[in-house]
Amino acid sequence: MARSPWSTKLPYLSLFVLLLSSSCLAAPNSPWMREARSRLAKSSQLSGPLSKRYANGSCDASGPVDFKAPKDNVWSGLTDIEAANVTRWLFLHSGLNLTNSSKAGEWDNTLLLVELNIPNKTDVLPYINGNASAPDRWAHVTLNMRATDEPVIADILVGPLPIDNVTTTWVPLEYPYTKKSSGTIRNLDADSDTTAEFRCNISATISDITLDLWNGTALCMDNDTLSIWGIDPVWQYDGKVTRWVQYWNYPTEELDAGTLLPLGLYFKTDETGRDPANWKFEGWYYNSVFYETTEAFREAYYSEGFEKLPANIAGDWSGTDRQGEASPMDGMPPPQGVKPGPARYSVDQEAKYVEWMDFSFYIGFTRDRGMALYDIKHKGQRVLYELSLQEALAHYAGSDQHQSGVAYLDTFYGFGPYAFELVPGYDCPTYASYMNTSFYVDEETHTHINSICFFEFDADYPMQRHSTGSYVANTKNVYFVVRSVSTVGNYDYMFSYEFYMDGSIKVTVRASGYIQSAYFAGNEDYGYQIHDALSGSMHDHVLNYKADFDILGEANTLQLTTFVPTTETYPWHDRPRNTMKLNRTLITSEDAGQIFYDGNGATQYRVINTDKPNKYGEYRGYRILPSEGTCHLTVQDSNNLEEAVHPFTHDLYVTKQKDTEPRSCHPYNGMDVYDPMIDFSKFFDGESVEQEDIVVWFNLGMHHLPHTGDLPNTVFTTAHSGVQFMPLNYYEGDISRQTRQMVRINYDEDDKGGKAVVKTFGAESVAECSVDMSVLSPDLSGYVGDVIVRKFPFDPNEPWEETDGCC
Ligand SMILES: *[C@@H]1O[C@H](CO)[C@@H](O)[C@H](O)[C@H]1NC(C)=O
Ligand SMILES: *[C@@H]1O[C@H](CO)[C@@H](O)[C@H](O)[C@H]1NC(C)=O
Ligand SMILES: *[C@@H]1O[C@H](CO)[C@@H](O)[C@H](O)[C@H]1NC(C)=O
Ligand SMILES: *[C@@H]1O[C@H](CO)[C@@H](O)[C@H](O)[C@H]1NC(C)=O
Ligand SMILES: *[C@@H]1O[C@H](CO)[C@@H](O)[C@H](O)[C@H]1NC(C)=O
Ligand SMILES: *[C@@H]1O[C@H](CO)[C@@H](O)[C@H](O)[C@H]1NC(C)=O
Ligand SMILES: *[C@@H]1O[C@H](CO)[C@@H](O)[C@H](O)[C@H]1NC(C)=O
Ligand SMILES: *[C@@H]1O[C@H](CO)[C@@H](O)[C@H](O)[C@H]1NC(C)=O
Ligand SMILES: *[C@@H]1O[C@H](CO)[C@@H](O)[C@H](O)[C@H]1NC(C)=O
Ligand SMILES: *[C@@H]1O[C@H](CO)[C@@H](O)[C@H](O)[C@H]1NC(C)=O
Ligand SMILES: *[C@@H]1O[C@H](CO)[C@@H](O)[C@H](O)[C@H]1NC(C)=O
Ligand SMILES: *[C@@H]1O[C@H](CO)[C@@H](O)[C@H](O)[C@H]1NC(C)=O
Ligand SMILES: [Cu+2]
Repeated sequence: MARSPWSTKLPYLSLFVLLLSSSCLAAPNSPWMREARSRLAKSSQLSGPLSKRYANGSCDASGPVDFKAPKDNVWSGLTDIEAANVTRWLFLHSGLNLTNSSKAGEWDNTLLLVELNIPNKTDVLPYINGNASAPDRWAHVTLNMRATDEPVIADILVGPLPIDNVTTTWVPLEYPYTKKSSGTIRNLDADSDTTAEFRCNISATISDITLDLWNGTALCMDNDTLSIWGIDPVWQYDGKVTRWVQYWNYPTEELDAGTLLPLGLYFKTDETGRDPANWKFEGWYYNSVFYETTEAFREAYYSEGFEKLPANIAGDWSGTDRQGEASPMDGMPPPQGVKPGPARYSVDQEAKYVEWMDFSFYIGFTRDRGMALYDIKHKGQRVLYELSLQEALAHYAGSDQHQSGVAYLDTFYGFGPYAFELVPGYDCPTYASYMNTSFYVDEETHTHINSICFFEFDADYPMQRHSTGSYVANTKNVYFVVRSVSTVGNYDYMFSYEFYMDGSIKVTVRASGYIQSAYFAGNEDYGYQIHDALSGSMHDHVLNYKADFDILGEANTLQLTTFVPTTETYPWHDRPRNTMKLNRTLITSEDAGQIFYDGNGATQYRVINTDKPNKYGEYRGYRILPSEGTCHLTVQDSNNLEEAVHPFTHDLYVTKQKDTEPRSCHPYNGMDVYDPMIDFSKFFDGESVEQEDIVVWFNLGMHHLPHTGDLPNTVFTTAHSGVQFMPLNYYEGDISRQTRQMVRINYDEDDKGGKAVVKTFGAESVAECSVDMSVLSPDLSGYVGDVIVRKFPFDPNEPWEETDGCC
């Protein structure tokens, strides 16, 4: 493979890293040490002096100090014991007639999910703000109720925890949903094994044609070399369940190129109801011709002049391993960051609580939505109660039924189960620290080790500088990142939350992995042709987020400040002047709460507290700045999503915070698109959002038009979207002036003696210490899949059952 010696593991090197002079090392009684102690004193014990160097000369690059969160994390998951107790109770005492998942068939009731029910904000605030005790813990349980002709997915609450024989109950979970159906939504996927067999039976009727076209068959057999899959969600017109599927080639090598290999033959089925005798085959589609019957298709196929279209076949073009001419010097080691001292942040692993500089927050993690941040404070003052992903939509379009019919709502698959272990040195710097995540599946808890990372990063640009004829002032831009990656099928979404010294917070999502491509026939208006028989299928990614701001308390208002062109007359001039000025408006009602960003970026969107003006009478607040390209859905009134589309139609939304509206989306919304579990449009019912506890919902996303550069994979460098929240008139000045990581260099002083005078501000600088370079090449053979804890039966002394690759 690669010839460069650098491409193998780096040899152990010991290098002396010269840090700044040791002369101004902070003494233990220096003012900044007292400041550090007092800031953390409320919530942690800082152990010992901040030594940066061991006696043997090695840098002390130890991880975060042992540390205790100020409060319990009420958003963290269930413990293993809690989940096991809930599971056992449900099997033995609930009367729900559950069957062990590993033994269940399509007509058995099973447990899909046992996790913490995120408590109501109303119940949490007295706890995190004051002396109240933590709210009761309840388990949120999702059931697959299939032992019936009318299968449903049912959300229930079980509790309060801990489970006991006397007080434990279960109730339908209905309050967070706009659909009032006792927490149930129909399950159109109850017979997934039988419908797959049904489709393979249809496929068998044209095995001769698939063998002739592609030398393959899709028969639900081990020797299959083709697969058939299609639209999601299924069409739900007129009470029918209609499915379109397409043939796809299997990748011929171990790399996962399946979504690049469409074959352009489609068929349609009616899969309404649970009785296979009522399911129908409804036609073939090939090369822009629809054939209502197999006979018609077969007759056409074997007739003179029938055009057989080429196949998409995996090859080097679809593999991600290195290929092509390497660039000069590319094999040599690139620069890498090292951490020459102990971590400058603290993590309570048990409480999933983090403090970095003046920021602090708790982390929650759910099966549906993955990582979420709660109670984000800056300088001890809450800025956001919650900041979390709600749903990720990928809405396609095309002249064929498959592309036209696809609008993935990815929480159906879940961001939690696919948040895999991160790769040190690639996903996060080698010096990052990590947190495990867990999720429930089939009476087991799976743990993905090291699936959230934290690290500080010194940006490639300073956050401030200024030069004059005599000095230059310059401030480092050191920021803090929390990151997870979820690989939902073909796509890899990288979610980052970044915290900056100016008090700003950045939310980004990046996309890599394989595109879902289209067969090229007839799709010229829906994408570029990117390979022999391949279209790069246009689609919109729209990721809906919740940002529950609490600016100096819960009573907040969304303000719009717009640059508007105007013609003004001033007393100092005898004719009007064309100029511009500001228009400040407040969003006072939910009726005005669905917002498109101003096309020219002339409007600033800001959450303010009008009861808390600063000393100039301006309102303190945080601005929402779409900074990396965001989007909303292009398609109007999507037929794929119908009433499930509403969280994706605008850029920004503001609603009144309600315990009954904690989320914008439900993972099973696609099961009933005309009457989804959560119809977000119903949140907008005219309530006041002026000095109320308000929630901002915003969309990140990309209008993705894949091109040849998306082969084999889309790249994070260009597929990204982000928003920043920045203090605006919130502090009296730029809060980043407080950092010690700055310098002023006076280079034009009379008595300088030929040397510039360097003014530092107390950034701790240490003498030389040696960095063990092997930390830059971690042993990646330690990478593991997930660790599984069986919940039923549960043996706390023997919790680990097995380790396998996935979920
Ligand atoms: C130096 O000492 C530290 C602390 O005892 C130890 O962790 C480290 O491995 C040592 N480094 C070397 C190169 O021996
Ligand atoms: C459920 O099935 C698994 C796998 O067959 C088995 O290990 C476990 O003991 C079963 N649980 C119960 C309670 O029967
Ligand atoms: C319990 O479920 C089984 C299938 O797992 C079904 O055959 C049976 O009728 C159900 N019993 C009750 C009381 O609903
Ligand atoms: C918490 O309790 C202490 C002592 O009982 C009391 O002084 C304080 O006012 C209480 N704080 C709140 C926010 O209720
Ligand atoms: C789990 O159940 C056992 C047995 O009922 C009980 O003793 C224990 O307190 C429970 N623990 C938790 C955390 O629910
Ligand atoms: C719960 O009840 C069952 C019988 O219904 C009994 O065997 C068990 O000991 C009880 N558990 C507790 C913790 O009371
Ligand atoms: C598939 O075909 C087999 C063999 O003809 C038949 O036994 C089975 O019922 C069919 N399955 C479905 C779901 O139609
Ligand atoms: C067709 O596929 C079979 C096995 O799947 C393989 O042995 C054979 O070589 C293939 N024929 C052609 C012409 O590719
Ligand atoms: C797979 O096996 C079935 C049954 O033996 C056969 O009909 C079919 O042609 C085979 N498919 C391929 C691709 O060889
Ligand atoms: C992460 O999970 C692994 C495996 O269960 C465990 O050994 C490790 O201690 C966990 N890490 C933390 C920080 O809890
Ligand atoms: C200011 O903005 C509001 C809301 O967008 C609008 O109704 C009003 O016409 C604007 N005023 C001016 C002077 O542009
Ligand atoms: C949360 O608030 C809703 C609305 O007030 C209420 O119906 C529900 O019972 C509360 N949930 C819990 C777990 O207390
Ligand atoms: Cu895409």
